[in-house]
Amino acid sequence: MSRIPSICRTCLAFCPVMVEVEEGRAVAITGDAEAPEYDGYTCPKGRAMADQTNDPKRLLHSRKRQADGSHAPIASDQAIAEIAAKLRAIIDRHGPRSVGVYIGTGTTQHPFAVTMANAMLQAIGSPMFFTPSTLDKPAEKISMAMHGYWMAGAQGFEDADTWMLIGANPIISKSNGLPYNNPGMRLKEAQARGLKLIVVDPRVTECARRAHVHLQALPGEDPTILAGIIRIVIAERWFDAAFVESDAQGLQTLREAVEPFTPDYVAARAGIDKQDLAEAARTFAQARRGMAVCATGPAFSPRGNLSFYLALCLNTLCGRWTREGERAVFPNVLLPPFTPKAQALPPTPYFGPQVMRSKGLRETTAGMPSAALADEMLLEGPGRVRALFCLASNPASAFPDQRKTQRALENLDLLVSLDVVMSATARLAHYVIAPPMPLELPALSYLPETLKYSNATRGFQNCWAQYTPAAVDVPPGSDLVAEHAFFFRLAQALGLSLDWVNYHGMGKFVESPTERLALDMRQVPTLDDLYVLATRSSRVPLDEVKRFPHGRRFPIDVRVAPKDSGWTGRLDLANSEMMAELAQVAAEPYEAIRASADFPFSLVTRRDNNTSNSTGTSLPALMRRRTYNPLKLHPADAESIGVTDGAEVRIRSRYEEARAIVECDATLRRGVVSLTNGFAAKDKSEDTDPRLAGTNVNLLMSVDAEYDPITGMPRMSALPVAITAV
Ligand SMILES: Nc1nc2c(c(=O)[nH]1)N[C@H]1C(S)=C(S)[C@@H](COP(=O)(O)OP(=O)(O)OC[C@H]3O[C@@H](n4cnc5c(=O)[nH]c(N)nc54)[C@H](O)[C@@H]3O)O[C@H]1N2
Ligand SMILES: Nc1nc2c(c(=O)[nH]1)N[C@H]1C(S)=C(S)[C@@H](COP(=O)(O)OP(=O)(O)OC[C@H]3O[C@@H](n4cnc5c(=O)[nH]c(N)nc54)[C@H](O)[C@@H]3O)O[C@H]1N2
Ligand code: SF4
Ligand SMILES: [Mo]
Repeated sequence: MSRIPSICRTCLAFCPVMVEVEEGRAVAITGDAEAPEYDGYTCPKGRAMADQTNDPKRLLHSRKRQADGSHAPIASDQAIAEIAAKLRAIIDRHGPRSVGVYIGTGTTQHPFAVTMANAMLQAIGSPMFFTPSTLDKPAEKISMAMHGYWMAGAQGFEDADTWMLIGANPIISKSNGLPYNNPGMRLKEAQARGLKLIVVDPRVTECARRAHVHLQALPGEDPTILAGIIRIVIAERWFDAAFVESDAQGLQTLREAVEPFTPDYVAARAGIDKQDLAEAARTFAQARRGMAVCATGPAFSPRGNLSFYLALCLNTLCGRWTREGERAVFPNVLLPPFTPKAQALPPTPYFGPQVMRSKGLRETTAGMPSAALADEMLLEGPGRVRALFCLASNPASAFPDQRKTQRALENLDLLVSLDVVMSATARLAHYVIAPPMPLELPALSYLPETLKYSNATRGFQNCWAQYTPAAVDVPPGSDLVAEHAFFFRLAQALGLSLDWVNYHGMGKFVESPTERLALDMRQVPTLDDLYVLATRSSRVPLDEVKRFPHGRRFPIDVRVAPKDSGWTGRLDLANSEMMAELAQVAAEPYEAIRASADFPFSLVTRRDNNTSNSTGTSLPALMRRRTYNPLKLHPADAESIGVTDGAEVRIRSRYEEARAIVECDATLRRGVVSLTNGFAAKDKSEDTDPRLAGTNVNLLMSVDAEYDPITGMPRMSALPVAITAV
């Protein structure tokens, strides 16, 4: 037996792991005690990687759909040849726009497959590239475009004395909010040094339990709460007047816009105590350093852009950006060197050139609106998407409005799913391509570094980097195609030439020149070849990173340079669309909207520690004896509808119904119920027993009834529902 270092890439934390290998096969996974930054941390998903790799349900051969709907094995060469021929016919007949790609969360493990898929689409000439970012937190990029971007980046967690998490639970999700390397431990250390945490969440989450102030507010009220906090901060003059004077604009307009959000109004509307609101405002603004961070809670609720925008305004008011002479928090290791400057890149347009055929929705700085993709597959006429490649994604489960999504996927002439199991989407696909799994591939901590281009508070804050070679062999007798190689080989078969693009920037702020390199189309590149391409201008050479098999925190100390002379860019505190939306919030009769006797509960989603969206939901090692995702609700609410643990209930939204199994959970606010996403995307959900398969939360959503006018994202949280015993 040998012990080999690798990296878990199931989520964005990229935890270093040790793989116990016997005869080329993984038998157990532990944390890597020699990886200094992570203290040996792993979560159940990481430790299940051996089971996942050896799972008997794992695909070892590609499959082709048969006339009766079943799937039979097909040689990968044959599959690629057939797909290329079908694709050529579709493009010739219907044009490049009829070909789309939708990448999913499984690409955290294969980020360079995303670059390759994009390169293929570009070579075809299709703009139809979709990601889950537009169903997740599109507001983060849109709000940055509206507010402007601080070119030296945000203040870091390591020396912060306050931190505010708004609808984020990074101890479990390792998404944005806390450092990725063992967030629970990093929070504990910070609190030992005096950091005060503020959490806004309708649940007493793992983070909320440790908060100095927890505003256990009604979901969907983040704009109200943030406007209320900003009103207090301005009224008490707790803001950084010098910073606002020199680097921001719009204070007076913002001051007037938040005027209606008095503590009494906010407390009554959001269902919180006004003393707690005042304490949250005081704690945040009177601290010296620390950021306010929004995540999926406010992003899924109505007015996500406004919540994210107001959080940025709060950060700017309090001057929470790194200043001249300070250590830059995101100085890059595998990304190219750059000089952070203490200056504001002013707001940029947030709409891109592409217009959807669905509802006039448009491309934004967050990408093409995935909420429009079902319509793009359904609406007849020129430009309909007829061929879709699902790369490590599962839209049949993940897209809001499950029935419409199902119809749309069934309407395709060609659906190809690249997946490790027969996911709900794979079951609908004409071809399923079986790839190697992460332990069978070299790993590089590149992706988490690039996340800083998504949002001011994402990405590695420490100069951590790690490379590990493949830890295990691919299973004997398997016929696997790496995701990047699939798109490359398809391009070869179509006679296309691909360009490799390294892009390092956020919006219009590009840290170093975009690198575009023509790939040699004669030879399929290995993943290691792509790592070399991606890091050809890195601050630390890849070979240097490779010298540290357990990873290293590189001693990089980059200081923020002064503002360029004559620079006039300012951060905007009063974007006109956001101010108009805030005025709508103040004007709406919220009591009438809320007190709906027909739909008395508010449904939210949340992340589960053992699964990652739909990944892991069919793995016994992670599901243990569970087979479903329970509907969690407060015990007193359960009593009010006459049910107890294990009872079956009917959940009804304005659009659809679903059945679920109850689990009482006193950490929820009364009136709020919660489900995890990623479950039960069976072909016929109405026939599915929730006790066996769980509940698909996306049955209850509609992409057509209530959606954000900018992003098209439907209401996915704070969804009014009724619950009745079955
Ligand atoms: N109502 C509601 N809807 C939601 C959400 C919600 O909370 N509520 N969440 C939203 C969010 S935040 C997101 S990001 C999206 C997620 O949307 P998707 O990314 O489309 O959905 P996932 O379930 O994460 O799909 C990941 C797929 O990758 C596969 N996979 C895992 N590992 C590998 C691998 O190594 N290689 C390959 N090729 N495939 C692999 C898995 O088997 C799975 O089928 O869903 C969104 N939809
Ligand atoms: N273990 C695990 N980790 C994951 C994933 C997973 O499925 N499992 N998924 C990954 C993905 S794709 C993503 S996008 C990230 C998401 O990462 P996060 O955004 O941190 O997601 P959650 O942990 O669900 O935290 C969101 C919180 O918002 C609260 N909430 C719901 N509605 C509202 C609201 O209107 N306002 C406020 N203030 N709070 C609200 C919920 O109760 C929940 O606690 O996690 C990633 N990491
Ligand atoms: S937190 Fe868990 S899933 Fe995420 S990288 Fe670490 S071990 Fe993997
Ligand atoms: Mo996500």
